[in-house]
Amino acid sequence: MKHIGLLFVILTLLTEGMSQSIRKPWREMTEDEKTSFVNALNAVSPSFVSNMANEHMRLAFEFGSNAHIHNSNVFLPWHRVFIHHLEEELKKVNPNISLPYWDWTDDWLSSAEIFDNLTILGQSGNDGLIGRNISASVWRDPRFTNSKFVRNFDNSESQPTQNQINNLVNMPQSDFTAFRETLEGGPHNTGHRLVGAGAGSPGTMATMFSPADPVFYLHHCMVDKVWHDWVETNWTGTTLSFSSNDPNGGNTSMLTFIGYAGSTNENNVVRVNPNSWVDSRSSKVWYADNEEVLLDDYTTSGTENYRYTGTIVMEDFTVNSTTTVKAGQKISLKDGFRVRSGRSFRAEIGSSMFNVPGARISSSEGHEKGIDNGQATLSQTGVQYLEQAEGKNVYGMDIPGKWESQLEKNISIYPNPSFGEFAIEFGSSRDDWKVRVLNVMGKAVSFQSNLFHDKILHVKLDHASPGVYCVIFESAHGKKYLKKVTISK
Ligand SMILES: [Cu+2]
Repeated sequence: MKHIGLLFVILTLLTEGMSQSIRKPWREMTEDEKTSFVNALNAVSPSFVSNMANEHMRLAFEFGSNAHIHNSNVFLPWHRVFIHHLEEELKKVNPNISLPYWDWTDDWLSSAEIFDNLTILGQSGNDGLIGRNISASVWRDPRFTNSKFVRNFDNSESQPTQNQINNLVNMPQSDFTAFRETLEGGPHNTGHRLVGAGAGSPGTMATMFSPADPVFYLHHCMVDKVWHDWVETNWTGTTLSFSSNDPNGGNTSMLTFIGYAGSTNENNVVRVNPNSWVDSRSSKVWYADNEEVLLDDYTTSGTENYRYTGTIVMEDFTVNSTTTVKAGQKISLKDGFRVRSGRSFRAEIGSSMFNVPGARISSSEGHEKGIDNGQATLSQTGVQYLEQAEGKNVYGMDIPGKWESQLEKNISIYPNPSFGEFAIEFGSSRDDWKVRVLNVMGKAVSFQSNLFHDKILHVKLDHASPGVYCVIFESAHGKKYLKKVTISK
């Protein structure tokens, strides 16, 4: 029995510590956030940094033809896992930290504030400019004994434009390879060269030891964000092709840096499935931009905490566990937001931490209240002003059934997960719906029309193998919805 108790404690600690990452551009970080981030960077161990740099180097060259971490489609998931590893290390120092991204369209050239801020403490001169802040004893370049990372800017590199990024994001999903090549060979390479490929000996960012420069993680975070946006824009339920790029393991196996520990035997290197890293949600990562983050198509598990200085929009979001959301400006609850019976949802806005006046909570029905109204009641939307705690207004909801019936105007599917038989309820969205269910290969396994505007449509998939399926709704009026359903064994 005592083992079960211990396991419970461990699981509780693990889930409590699992804070969500809301990654925002460097430019949108507050001064406090920048300081916390830099402090956390300086608090990781020097050996962690040198391991990251060394193992990036070794996987790039020693296992070159097998690892394929560059110039192959594995490039994207591999670096996603890699930067996530640093982010988790930073969260051990400060659980509120999320990795920021270097938006190339914001900050470019050696004079940009991002480079000044993330440069060696007290350093000045040609490789660090008017640097400050980063500890030279932690962030060292393994090429030299006891030496800090070095910068060597090539300011002739042209800055990626917003148009270029938009074009990338809109590239068709049918050609993952073309998308990856354009991203890797384009802005990704340009960013490395800007920071490291000036005349003379290469700066750290222009070598395979580039993870020894903290800017590497912000750079790859931007690469990752572009990939994320592409997946979100183009996702049709098809798996991405990794197979031609990892002959060693096929599309379900990718070498990682974890557990390498200097071994020359690649069998000692931990493998992960790149397909399980295609959706950022699986690693609890969300991307924010322009002071807003969209939390969508998601069901919470374990204790989840979201913390963001701007506006949080929640759509097709199911609270199925204890969930706290803190926003600096606004929390917007849209269609498909629901709290499952017996679960706890708390929304805190405009807390002293962020100190943004005029913060408000709104619902998709158009109800909106400012927190400076003090005793504001939002009961007509199902959201109620609960209490003031620690000087913050706390909103929440106690009657989830009521909430669902009032807000769920869109289509809902239940049970989900199911064993292959589920109901689609059309709520108030009566229309001439065509409904297709696609498997992971994008093949339709069911096709139905709701010509009589029935409230409920029953779907039964015979012999459907377990997994995630996409249900695509198309109305006669051109509306389109995509929902994901899970079929379990
Ligand atoms: Cu790399």
